Amino acid sequence: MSTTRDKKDKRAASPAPASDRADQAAEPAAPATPPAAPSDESTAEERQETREWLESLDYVYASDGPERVQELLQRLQDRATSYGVRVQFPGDTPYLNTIPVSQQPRYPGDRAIERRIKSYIRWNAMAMVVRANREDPGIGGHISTFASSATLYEVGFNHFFRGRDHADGGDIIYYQGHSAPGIYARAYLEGRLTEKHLENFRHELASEGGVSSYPHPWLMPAFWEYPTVSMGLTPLLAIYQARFNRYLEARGVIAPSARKIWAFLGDGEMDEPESLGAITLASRERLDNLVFVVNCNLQRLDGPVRGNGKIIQELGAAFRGAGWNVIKLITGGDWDPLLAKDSEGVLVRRLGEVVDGQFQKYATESGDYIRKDFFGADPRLSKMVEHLTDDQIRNLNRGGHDPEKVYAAYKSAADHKGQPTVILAWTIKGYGLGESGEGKNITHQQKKMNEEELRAFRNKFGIPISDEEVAQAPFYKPPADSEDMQYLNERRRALGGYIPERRETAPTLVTPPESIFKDMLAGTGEREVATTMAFVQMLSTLLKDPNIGKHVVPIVPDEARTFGMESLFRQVGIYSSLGQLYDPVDRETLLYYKEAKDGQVLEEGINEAGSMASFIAAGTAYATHGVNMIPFFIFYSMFGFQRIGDFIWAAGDMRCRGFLLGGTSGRTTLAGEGLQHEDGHSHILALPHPTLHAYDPTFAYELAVIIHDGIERMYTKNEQCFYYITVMNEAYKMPPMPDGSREGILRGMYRFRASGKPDAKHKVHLFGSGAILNEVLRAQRILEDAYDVPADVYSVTSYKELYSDAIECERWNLLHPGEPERVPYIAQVLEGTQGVYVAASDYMKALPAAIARWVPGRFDFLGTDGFGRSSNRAGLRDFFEVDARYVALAALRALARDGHVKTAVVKDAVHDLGIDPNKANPARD
Ligand SMILES: Cc1ncc(C[n+]2csc(CCOP(=O)(O)OP(=O)(O)O)c2C)c(N)n1
Ligand SMILES: [Mg+2]
Repeated sequence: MSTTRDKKDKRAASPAPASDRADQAAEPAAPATPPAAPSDESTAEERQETREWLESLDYVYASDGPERVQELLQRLQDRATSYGVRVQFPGDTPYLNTIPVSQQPRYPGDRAIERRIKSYIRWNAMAMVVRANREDPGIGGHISTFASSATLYEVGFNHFFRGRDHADGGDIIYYQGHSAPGIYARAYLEGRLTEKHLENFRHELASEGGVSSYPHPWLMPAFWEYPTVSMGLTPLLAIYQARFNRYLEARGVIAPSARKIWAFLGDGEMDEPESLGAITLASRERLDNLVFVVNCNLQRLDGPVRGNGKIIQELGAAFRGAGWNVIKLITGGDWDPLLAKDSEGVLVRRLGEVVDGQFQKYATESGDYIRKDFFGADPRLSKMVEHLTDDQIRNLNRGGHDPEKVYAAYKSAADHKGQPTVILAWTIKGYGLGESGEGKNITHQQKKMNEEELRAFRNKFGIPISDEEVAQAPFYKPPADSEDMQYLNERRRALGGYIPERRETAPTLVTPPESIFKDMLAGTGEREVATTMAFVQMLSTLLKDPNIGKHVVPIVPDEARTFGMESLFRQVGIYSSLGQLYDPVDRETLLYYKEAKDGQVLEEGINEAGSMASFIAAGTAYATHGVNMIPFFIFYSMFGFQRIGDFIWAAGDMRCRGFLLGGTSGRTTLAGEGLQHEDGHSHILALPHPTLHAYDPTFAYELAVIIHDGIERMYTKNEQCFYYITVMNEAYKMPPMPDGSREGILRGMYRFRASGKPDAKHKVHLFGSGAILNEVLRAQRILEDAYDVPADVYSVTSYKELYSDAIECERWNLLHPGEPERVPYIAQVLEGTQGVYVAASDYMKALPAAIARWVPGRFDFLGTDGFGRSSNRAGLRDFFEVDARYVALAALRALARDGHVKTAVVKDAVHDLGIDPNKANPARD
C-alpha cells in the first residue's frame, strides 16, 4: 500500500511562493494562517506526514481554489467513513477567524472619526447609567454590556443598518435589551433625544419625559420596535420575522427587497432553550436575510458562560450542524502578525485549548501574567511575543473590538446567499472600564464609577471633558458643525435615516359588514355545531372577502385537523418556500395537503412558540411593513398562555394586533384528554395582559359579533389591541342572536333568557359562560320546574371586560370625589335586580370572583379549580361540580342563607339531584 509520501512526487507538494503567485491574479491567495498543528504526542514521522498532507492541501488551495479543497475534504471524509472511521463532527473548527486577513475587504469608513464618535457614545451611555444611579441609588442600568458591544453596533450604524427611508426599506434590528443606554446615547448625538431624556434614563414618569430601561414599543412607540430584554425571545422572533418577510413577498403583499434582519444576542442568552430552538427552520428556509450577532463576551450575569469550555466553539458547532453560515470573529488585527508567524499552528492550538474562564482572567490581568500563562505554555509561543511589551500583550485585541474585522464579518454576512449567518464575536465584558469592571464577575451589575475611574475612562477614549468637570460625568456632544457630527449624520442619511424608529403608516382596512356572518347570526336551527366549527366557517368567509381576505394569516401548530380546519389547506394552501416537491398521499381527496409557494396558511408544526412568533410578525406588520395583517392563531388553549405567556406579553408590548383562538377549551368540555389538556385557567392567565380582550363565548352569533367588532376596532379604527377567544368542541344548537344583545356581548354580559315566572324576592340570577352556559340554562329549568324559583340567565362573554371596565370606573370615582359616580357596566346590567346571583364557568372560580364586588347581592360561583381528568363531559362536570344540578343547588343554598327557602329544601335537593356530598374534592384530589 502506498503511503502519502510515495504519492507526494506526483504533484508539487508546496504552494507556489508568493512571488510566483503574483501573476496568477485570479487565483486565491494562500491561507493567511495555517491550520492547527498536530498534537504534541505525535512522533517525528507523523509530524512530517502531517506537514506533507497540509502542504498538498496548500497547493490545491493555491492552484484550484476553495471549492476544490472542499470537494477533496468531502471525498476524504466519505472514504474514511467507509472504513468505519468516525470522522469528528465538522462543527468543531479551529479557534480562528473564519475570514482570513487575505479576504478582509478595505474598510470604507474614516476610522479616526468613527472611533471618536464611538467614544462619545460609550461615554454618554456610561454617564447616563452612573448619573441615574447617583440621583436615585438602586435605579439600575447596565454599563458593561454596551461597553462590550459598542464596535459591533457602530460598524452597523455607520455602514450596514438600513433606515426606514432606504430604497429597500428599513432593516429589522433587535438590539440586546440591556445595551439600550448605548442606543440612547447615539440617538442623543443624532439630536433625536435630549439631554433631559438621558438624565431621566429609567425615569419614564418624570414630567419632562424619560427613556425606558429597555426597548419597549409600548413605552416609546416612535422609537423602539422590538422588545428584547426577556432573554431568548429575540432569536426566535427574529427567525420567524425573517421567514414572515419571505411569506409576505411570496404572496405579493410586499415587494421583495434586500432588507436584513439583524439580531444582537448575548452569549449567556443563548442558553435559553428558545434561542436555539428554531435555528434549523432558518437554514431549512434558507433565510439569507437573517444575521445573528452573538456578543461573546464570555460572561453572563453571575460569571462565565462556559468557564470550563468555549462558548464560541459550542455555538459554532451547533449552528454549523444546523446548516448556518458561521462566521467566527475571534482575534483582532493585533493578532494577525503573530498568526502569520504561526507556521506550526502552535498559537492556533493554544487559542483553542485555553478555556473561556481563563480568557476572562486574562482580561483582568497584566501583560506579564498573560505572557507567562498563555504564551509561556510553549517556548515557540514565548518567542513569538518576545518583541512585544507587556502592555502590547495585554492589549492584543479581540475581534469584536476591531472595526475592520467586524466590517469584514458583516460584509460577508450581508453578501452571503442561501443560508442565515451567525457571527460569533469575541469581546470583553465591560471593555474600557479598566480596573473598575473590565472582565470582572461583578461587571454586569456595575452601575457606579468614582472620579478616578471616570477620569481613566475619559483618558482611554479621549473625551474632551475637563478635569474639573469629569467627576460630574457630564454628557458630551460635539458642535453640530464639527467634522464628527457631520460624518455621523451623513452616514445615517446615506443609509436611509436614523434608527431605531417605529412608524405606523399602514392604511386601515375596510371591515366587511357584519352580515357576512349572517349564518352565524341567524342560528343553526336544529343543527348542532361547536363554536370551533363556527369559527372555521367564519375564517373561511373572511379569507374570501375582497377587502381583507388577502390580509388574513391563519396560523396552526399541527392542530388543523383537531379543529376541523383542513378545508383551508385546499382553499388557500399551506405556505412553503419550496412549493410542493412531492405527490401528496391524499391528492385524490378534496381537502388534500396542499403546499404552495403562495400558500396562505402558516402550518408551524408542533411549535406554539414559533407560531406565536409568526403571530407577532403578522400582528405588527402594520408597523414593520406598513401593511395591516390579520393573524388568526388557533391552538390547544392549554398550550397558549401557560406555555408561551412571555411571548404573548411581548406581543402586548409591541402593540400587536390579531386573534388568538384557544381551541378545545374548557376544563370539562374537552372530554377524555385529561390532566394535561383540559384548560380551566387560560382566562385567568389572560387577565394580566393590558391590551388583550379575552372572550369565552357560547354561541356562534356571539363569536361572530366579537370577531367582527375586533376586526373593526383593530383594522379600521386602528386600535392597538389583540384578542383571546376560546372556542369549544361541544356541539349544540346555536340560537339566533337576540335583539339588543350586541353591546352586552362585546362589553361582557347580557341577559340571555329571562325567567318565565313573575319576579319574586327569591329571584335567582344565573351567569353562564362558554359551554357551561348550557348547564346554566338547564339549571334555570330545574329551579323553575322543580322548586318554583324564578331564574334569569345571563351570558357572560367576558369576565375580563367586566372587570377592566369596573376597575376603571372605580378609579375615576376615587379620583373625582363629589362628581357624579360612574357606574360599571355590570352594575348597569344588574341594576334594579334583587335576589341571589350564581356564576358557573369552565374556568377557575377566581374568574367570576374578580367581579364579585360589583354584583348587587349574594354572589356564589362554581368553577373548575384543580387538575383535569379523563372522562366524558357528564362525568367531568359532575367531578368539577359545574353541571346543572350544582348550579341549581348553589342557587337554592344562596336563597336559604338569605332566608328565602328552608334549609331542608336544600338538604333534600342534594339527595334529589343525585349529588354525593362526600365526593372527591376536585380542587385538591
Ligand atoms: C428570561 C430572562 N432571564 C433573566 C434575565 C435577567 N438578565 C438580564 S441580562 C442577563 C445576563 C445576560 O448575559 P448575556 O446574554 O451574556 O449578555 P451580556 O450582558 O453578557 O452581553 C440576565 C440573566 C432576563 N432579562 N431575561
Ligand atoms: Mg455575555
